[in-house]
Amino acid sequence: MEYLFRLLILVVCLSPAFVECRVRHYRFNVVMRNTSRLCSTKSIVTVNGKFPGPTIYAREDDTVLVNVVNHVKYNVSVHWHGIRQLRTGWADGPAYITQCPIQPGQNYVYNFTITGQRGTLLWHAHILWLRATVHGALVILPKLGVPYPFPKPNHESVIVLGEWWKSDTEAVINEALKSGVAPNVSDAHTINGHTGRVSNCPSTGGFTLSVEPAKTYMLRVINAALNEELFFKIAGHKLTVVEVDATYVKPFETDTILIAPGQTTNVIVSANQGAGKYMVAASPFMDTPTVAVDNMTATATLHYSGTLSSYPTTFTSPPPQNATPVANNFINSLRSLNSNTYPATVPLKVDHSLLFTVGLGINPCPTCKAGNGSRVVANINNVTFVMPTFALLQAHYFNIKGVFTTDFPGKPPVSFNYTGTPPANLRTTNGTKLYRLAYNATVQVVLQDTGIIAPENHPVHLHGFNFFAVGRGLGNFNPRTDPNKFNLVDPVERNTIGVPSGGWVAIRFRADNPGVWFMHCHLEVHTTWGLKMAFLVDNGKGPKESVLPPPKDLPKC
Ligand SMILES: *[C@@H]1O[C@H](CO)[C@@H](O)[C@H](O)[C@H]1NC(C)=O
Ligand SMILES: *[C@@H]1O[C@H](CO)[C@@H](O)[C@H](O)[C@H]1NC(C)=O
Ligand SMILES: *[C@@H]1O[C@H](CO)[C@@H](O)[C@H](O)[C@H]1NC(C)=O
Ligand SMILES: *[C@@H]1O[C@H](CO)[C@@H](O)[C@H](O)[C@H]1NC(C)=O
Ligand SMILES: *[C@@H]1O[C@H](CO)[C@@H](O)[C@H](O)[C@H]1NC(C)=O
Ligand SMILES: *[C@@H]1O[C@H](CO)[C@@H](O)[C@H](O)[C@H]1NC(C)=O
Ligand SMILES: *[C@@H]1O[C@H](CO)[C@@H](O)[C@H](O)[C@H]1NC(C)=O
Ligand SMILES: *[C@@H]1O[C@H](CO)[C@@H](O)[C@H](O)[C@H]1NC(C)=O
Ligand SMILES: *[C@@H]1O[C@H](CO)[C@@H](O)[C@H](O)[C@H]1NC(C)=O
Ligand SMILES: *[C@@H]1O[C@H](CO)[C@@H](O)[C@H](O)[C@H]1NC(C)=O
Ligand SMILES: [Cu+2]
Repeated sequence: MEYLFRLLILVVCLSPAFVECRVRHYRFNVVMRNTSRLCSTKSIVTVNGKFPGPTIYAREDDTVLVNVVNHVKYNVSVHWHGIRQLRTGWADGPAYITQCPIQPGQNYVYNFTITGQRGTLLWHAHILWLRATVHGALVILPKLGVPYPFPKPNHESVIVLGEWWKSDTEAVINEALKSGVAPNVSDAHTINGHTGRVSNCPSTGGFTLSVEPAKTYMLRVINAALNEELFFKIAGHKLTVVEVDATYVKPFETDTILIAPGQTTNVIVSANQGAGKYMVAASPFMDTPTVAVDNMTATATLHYSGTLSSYPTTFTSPPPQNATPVANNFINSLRSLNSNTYPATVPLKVDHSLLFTVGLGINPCPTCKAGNGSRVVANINNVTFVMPTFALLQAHYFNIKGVFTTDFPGKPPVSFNYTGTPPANLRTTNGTKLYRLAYNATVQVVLQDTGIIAPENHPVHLHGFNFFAVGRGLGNFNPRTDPNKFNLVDPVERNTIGVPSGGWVAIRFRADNPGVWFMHCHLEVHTTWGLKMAFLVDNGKGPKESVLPPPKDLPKC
């Protein structure tokens, strides 16, 4: 009887969200699946056989329990991208940062409570390049009875953008690491798992979003691609942006949004055009001419009900790949809602003012043939992060020495014209270095791109916190003049931010979450090359200011 009752609760709590359940249970079976795209079949790692994976629905204040069961030959871990994980770093997911991986045949229950957040986020594998196919949406509805701060749309839809390789993605990155040079770019982009029509493979189909005339739709758009920032637009329709990275923004209308890997954007679309079929397009943004990207546009169809299949599609042309003005126009329009209910709590006083250069470097590699004896690496403040073989959070919690050091530099060891002529020596140093913060300290990080090899846009993601993007500019950050232009009133709040090519962004956050928190470029190629570090936030003195004890089933190394 009790069993049946629990089963009933479980079934109800798994149905998409519209009932009250304070604990939501999910089971993620990580399994291989054969699937066909671009007229070829390959075997991919998936959750529950789905690509993209299942959507997690929850409400603000819910506890989410996800039992991840590893049935594949790879070590696995899953990250709930953008979830604050207040005191529950054990459930954050990056392998060897907050947990040892879930080994083949093992399972681990991620247990976290969603506090003070509502909107769209994503979950994805956080080990190897598995997130290419192991990813999905995480939809956090407002508390029961709490409205959106904008007119309620008639319908909602999740739109996951991705990248597809014909080859196995682990083979792609392994080949690149052997050679010392950049990995192959993907073969196509995807919208909800589909590339849309491509010329040399006529059987390829696209995702269809059916709409009814005069209705409004909220699209929860997620960029789950590995290595590419994407433009997204719909022929003949304006997009009203209402939220990014699960924080509300002042609504604004645009033709095109820009979305970096790890970012999410909620837009409202009115089905206010004539009956017909309208093209939806996702295409790459890359304003460094020397960096190769996959130039394929993924397409889908917005299909008005009552439209016959014989209707022609209204096309749209995507922005050019190097359309920096389109990107800037979108980024500069983003402002926190900053209402009484959703205030922007920007730290006004800064305890740690940090300058972090982000970019590439070149280190010797005698076996790297294609790199002529060198390999491309990436770094923050000239430190190429070396992955530990034991999880940092465990080492911190149990006071195990020798896993990391806390001497991550707060400024570049050598100052140079970061966006001008690079220094002659492009080598970096190695280390598993963390930057230590007292509980509740306030932090400003200026992320400064470098021109080493080439200036490039880096979408940097911080775990465990949201931050405010208070300033942005081109060239070298000027600590005397640039802070005068900072927006400390309603800057956008997010968890992933693009450092502009040849420029900088300034972010601020309060270290009110104890634990070890990864910060890294969300272009997987740059993360692999070492563009990553972590903050260690000490416990505070109060009762709810320390890391909770680890769960019993925490994986072991
Ligand atoms: C995928 O296809 C291959 C070749 O047909 C087959 O050997 C394998 O068992 C299939 N794998 C799965 C997970 O279906
Ligand atoms: C989840 O974590 C909370 C503490 O944060 C604990 O009370 C609860 O028992 C845990 N649930 C499970 C199923 O482990
Ligand atoms: C990468 O691309 C090259 C050139 O097209 C090709 O020869 C190679 O097989 C590709 N590597 C993988 C792992 O697909
Ligand atoms: C895309 O890139 C490929 C390979 O570099 C090139 O052959 C092709 O012309 C490009 N297509 C477009 C539309 O730019
Ligand atoms: C390696 O050297 C060859 C011959 O000089 C050159 O063509 C190639 O571009 C070099 N590769 C790299 C990655 O520097
Ligand atoms: C850095 O180099 C750029 C490009 O050469 C130049 O325009 C700029 O003035 C230099 N900046 C500084 C601070 O020297
Ligand atoms: C980075 O570190 C390497 C190794 O110590 C050093 O040779 C190089 O000059 C440093 N470069 C910069 C820009 O700090
Ligand atoms: C840096 O670390 C890599 C492995 O993580 C190693 O191969 C390399 O030799 C190290 N380089 C130096 C200069 O210590
Ligand atoms: C954190 O610092 C802020 C500002 O100094 C202060 O108002 C708040 O009480 C502090 N919180 C804790 C938990 O120490
Ligand atoms: C999986 O993780 C364990 C624990 O860190 C490690 O010992 C093992 O080598 C890993 N397996 C692979 C294939 O990397
Ligand atoms: Cu990067």
